[in-house]
Amino acid sequence: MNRRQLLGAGAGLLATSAAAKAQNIGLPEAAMMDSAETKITARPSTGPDYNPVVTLNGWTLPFRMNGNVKEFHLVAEPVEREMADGMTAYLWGYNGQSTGPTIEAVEGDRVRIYVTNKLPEHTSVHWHGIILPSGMDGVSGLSHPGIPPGKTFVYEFDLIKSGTFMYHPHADEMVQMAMGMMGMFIVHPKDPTFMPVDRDFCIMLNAFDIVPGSYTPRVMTMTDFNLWAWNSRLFPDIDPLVVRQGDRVRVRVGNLTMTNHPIHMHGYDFEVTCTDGGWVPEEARWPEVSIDIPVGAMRAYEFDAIYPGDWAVHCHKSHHTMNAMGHDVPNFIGTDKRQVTGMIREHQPEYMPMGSNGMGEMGAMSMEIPDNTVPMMTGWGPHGPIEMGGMFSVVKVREDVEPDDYSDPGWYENPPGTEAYEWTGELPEFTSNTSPKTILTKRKG
Ligand SMILES: [Cu+2]
Repeated sequence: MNRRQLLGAGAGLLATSAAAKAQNIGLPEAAMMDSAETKITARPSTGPDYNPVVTLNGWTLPFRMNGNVKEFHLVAEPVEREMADGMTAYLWGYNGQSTGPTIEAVEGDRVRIYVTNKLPEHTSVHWHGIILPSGMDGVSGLSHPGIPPGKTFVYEFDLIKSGTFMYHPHADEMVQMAMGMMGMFIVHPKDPTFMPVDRDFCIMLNAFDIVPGSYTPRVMTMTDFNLWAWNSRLFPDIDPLVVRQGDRVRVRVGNLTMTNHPIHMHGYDFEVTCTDGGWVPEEARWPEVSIDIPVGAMRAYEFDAIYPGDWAVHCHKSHHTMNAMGHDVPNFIGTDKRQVTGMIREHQPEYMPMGSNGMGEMGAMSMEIPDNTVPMMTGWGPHGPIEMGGMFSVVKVREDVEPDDYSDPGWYENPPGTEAYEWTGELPEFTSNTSPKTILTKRKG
């Protein structure tokens, strides 16, 4: 046992009397959220100072102090989540939303988390990455019995290290995670001068299989998901990451899907500064422009926002920047569909031939789609359709953003002379490269 764990044990003794008191003052009120707006949390007015995270299209769970213990109340329950404008999903989540609220606390805190189960089956909460007593680890049947429907369990432990963690059920896990039960757990360093940042964003990668026009995910799907989400939200309705030029920025990305996601951000290079195992020492970091987020893992990266502009940030698996789509569509590029179109229209007059020139045309088209789904590739930018969906957003770096202001500044205006443009003059004649060296290489190959 190291010194820290000893301290933790001491705090545990203290908390036993606090636990008795907790019963006296009853359950803390369970905060509920009914919207998918990004909620900005104010800096703490008491205790150690920290810069609260911004959970895109999410919120932070309020707490109350009960003696020396920080108390939270999570409610596991069916929720209606607006995944995008015009699409609501019937998910399972916490406190009114999926993903669940972000829990924020400080290294050294003792936390007591009441979990009320309003699901039709038992559940549990596993605190992914947090060092805690075995009986608090939330694996139903192993750490403790599952929380039966209608019951409330209490988890209580010391936060002995800072970092970025996650929470999710470890009970009927496949179903409960496919239904959207997950959230982030941020432990801020006790020392506010340790790796401070000006903006600190949280993204939980999650995936659903929801048939267009329906509301409830199919829970048996293993690989062929059709909705790739950030915090159970889809582009074009994922909020932008608004940044003031010159800010130090951290983006924490957790992955509780069934596949890896190479998260790529334009305009910058950056470094991984934290995993769910802990902070990465400066001398162990290397520069990247894409970070692969493994399954069941978290990576936080940081950069200094020196370049103004609108910079795309997205998963680099191109199917993950699409919304609901079928994957068994043949490739029509290069085919002439005129004859077959006539034949199909005899039976289906509104049939639209598509795909002879690629699928980019779909971004600009408004096709009739079933109720309660989102177009496959969508979103309008200042220069036309963005032709994206799913795991995509924009980092908006601006000079004139106030500290703590996260409101959308609109589109970036590229300064004159810094935007790609059409060439209307003569094209220079290019000769093919017939240098002996090239020919030699070719022959060898
Ligand atoms: Cu992806």
